[in-house]
Amino acid sequence: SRKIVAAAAQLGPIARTEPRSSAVARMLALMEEAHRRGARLVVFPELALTSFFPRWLIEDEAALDAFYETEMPNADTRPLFDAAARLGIGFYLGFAELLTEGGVKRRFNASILVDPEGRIAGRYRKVHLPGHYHPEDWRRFQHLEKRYFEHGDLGFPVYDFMGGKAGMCLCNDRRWPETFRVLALRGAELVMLGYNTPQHYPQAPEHDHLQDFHNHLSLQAGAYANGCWVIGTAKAGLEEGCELIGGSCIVAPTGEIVAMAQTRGDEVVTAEIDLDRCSELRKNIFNFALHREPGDYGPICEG
Ligand code: CDT
Repeated sequence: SRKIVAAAAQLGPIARTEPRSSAVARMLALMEEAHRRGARLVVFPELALTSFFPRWLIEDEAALDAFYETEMPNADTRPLFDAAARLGIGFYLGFAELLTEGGVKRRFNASILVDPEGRIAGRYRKVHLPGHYHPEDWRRFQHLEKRYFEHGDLGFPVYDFMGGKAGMCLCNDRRWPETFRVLALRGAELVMLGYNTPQHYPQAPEHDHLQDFHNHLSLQAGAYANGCWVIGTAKAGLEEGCELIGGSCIVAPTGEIVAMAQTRGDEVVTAEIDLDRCSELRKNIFNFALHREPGDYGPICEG
């Protein structure tokens, strides 16, 4: 069958001092709840194992490194992989990745896809890094993703996963239509993403009341214009004094939200997703082969 019960497993805030073991225990509880509801796939947030550390300038290298994973799975995350295999549930997980290549450290805002046997089935490294490189004194919270992460070097890969084709992205990527379009052109029927989105947008505070709207606008437009399912999962709530939006949801290829979180805490939302429904769009209004006009889209690929 091409029907899967899927879950967005929203996390409430993670304190700066909260150990990974605690975050993982919370995620395991959400996975168990998703399993009770029949889910076979769970989507966790971006940087799900720690507090959203790009909000702080961290100059001590060891203190910064402590927010990254150098291997996956590792001792802290192994229980998630074991639970996946035990429960027969695949999952998406966002985390900070640290590699050392030729003595040089490389840092990515990353996600993985783990199959229901507990094996890594796909990887992604965030392409659209928001924020700034240099700390800015006028901000209450920094947004130093450009300092702490390299531009993702994997592009937007699509993986054969649980009987369909699945792609990933991370937070700010969802605001860019190109993200969904490239994934859909590669056949993605399901796009999974995690996000950490502050309620307050310092450069344009007049948009603060629009943060939930812009989140759903992006997810729903991405789903509809590409005829794919989208699962977006927040890290939400008041994290170290910074309020993060919630609104984790599952969006059908029609652009309709079919399940949505009601809180800004740890919460599971589930829905049955039928991958065959993508054809309602992809064989009709968004039949790419029949109706796309790439010859007129040149500026999209110019720098
Ligand atoms: N994590 C992430 O990408 N957050 C951004 C915040 C706004 S830009 C400073 C987002 O697009 O939601």
